[in-house]
Formats: sequence, C-alpha cells, structure tokens
Amino acid sequence: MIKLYTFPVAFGLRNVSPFCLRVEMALAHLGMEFETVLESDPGKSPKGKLPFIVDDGVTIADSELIFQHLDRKSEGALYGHLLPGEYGQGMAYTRLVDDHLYWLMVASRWLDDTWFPNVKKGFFSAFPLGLRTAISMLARRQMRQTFNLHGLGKHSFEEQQGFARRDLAALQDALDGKTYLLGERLTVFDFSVVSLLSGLIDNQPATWISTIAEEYPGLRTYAEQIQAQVGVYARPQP
Ligand SMILES: N[C@@H](CCC(=O)N[C@@H](CS)C(=O)NCC(=O)O)C(=O)O
Repeated sequence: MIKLYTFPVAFGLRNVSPFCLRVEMALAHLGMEFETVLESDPGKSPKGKLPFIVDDGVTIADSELIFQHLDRKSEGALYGHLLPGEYGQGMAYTRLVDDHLYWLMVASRWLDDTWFPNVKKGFFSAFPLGLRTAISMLARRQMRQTFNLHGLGKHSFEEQQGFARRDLAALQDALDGKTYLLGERLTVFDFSVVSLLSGLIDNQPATWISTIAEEYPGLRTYAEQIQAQVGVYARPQP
C-alpha cells in the first residue's frame, strides 16, 4: 500500500500543505489504496519538504514527481487524456499557484507579526517551551530570507496585497463560473489549484490573504465543488 507522508493538523486544517493535499486528492480520485503518515519534521523527507510517498519500497518526493509516478502506475489516468493545449494551460495555472500565490500565503502566515503566534503554536508546540521561541524565530528568519530571494519580499505590504488580488482575480476569470479549470472535466490541475485555494480560504484564524480571497466568491464555490467531488477536504469533516 502507498504511504503518503503529510503534516499533522494545523491552523484548523486537516491537511495544512497544498502539496500534500493535492497528492491525497489524486490518490482518492484514482481509487488507489493509501495510508497517511503524519510527519511534523520535513527534514525526514529526502528533499527536506513534504509530501513524499513510499510505494512498494520506492520513495518519491515532490508532488509533481509523485503525480508522474501515479500517472505511470495508472497507465495515464492523470495526464494521458489531456490535449497539448490543456496540458499547457494546466501547467501555467499550477505554476501560478505554486510559485507565486503559495509564497504570498506563506508570508501571510509567517511574516505577519499578529499571525505568527499561530505558526508557533501550529508547527512548534512539540518543542519544550524554552526552545520553542528560539527555533520558531530562526525558522521565521529563514522564511523571510527565502521570501526576499523570491523577490516578493522586496515589495511593500500594499504591493504584496495587489499581487495576491491579481492572482486570485486571474484564477476567478479563468474559471468564469465553470466547475472545472479546463472546461468540461476534472483534471489533475484542479487538485493543484484547489489544494492551494482551500488552504488559503479555510485557514483559521483568517490571514490577510484569506480575507482578500473573500472578494472572489467564485473561488470558494469552485474549491468546495472539487473537494466534495473527490471527497477530500483541507478542513476536518464533521
Ligand atoms: N515542490 C514541492 C514543494 C513542497 C513544499 O514546499 N512543502 C512545504 C510544505 S507546504 C514544506 O515541506 N516546507 C518545509 C520546509 O521548507 O522546511 C512539491 O510540490 O511537493
């Protein structure tokens, strides 16, 4: 059976990482048997980040590489039916959420002084009280450096909010009221976009970017529909 390594509950989310959540969605969609293993230390992953899977003794890290593996295993059930134009569009949306919107979401959690106590509680509670502040501050400093290196961190807060609004508006425009990102049917790219949106929308308490996302109600409707169809949600289910 496939083992999927993901983070424990945090910020009111059952699966706090969009990259872990999208793999869970793909596995459920493909009807593959899998077991979720909770791991709070991404350093245990071969690439220092979650998710990774272990399938029949083979370890694969990175959601996109996991998708490639699952696609081969399912004889093309993830990518095989896509037309080249659909693949191109889907990859472009995925890169938008992963390499831009994701970093704004991370900043809204880690770099907002008023929200950071939630990060400390959500990710560092396992450390003894004395160490918790020092380790979380060090991790926060590294996060700030990464955000600056990306380039987004060089902008003012107002400019970062503008970037977030344009990303979200672009996604809502792309959907244009449709159920699926690429038209008539569910694709793997819906998992990538919805995993990011649902984490951002259902994050508790709201961050500045969750509040901005409320300006785009079409995105919530879309994220809810896809999660319901696949039966995998970012938030815990009653
Ligand atoms: N490209 C990777 C990104 C994975 C990723 O960024 N995971 C984050 C959680 S959302 C992580 O493990 N971060 C821990 C760290 O960087 O120390 C993928 O698609 O799986």
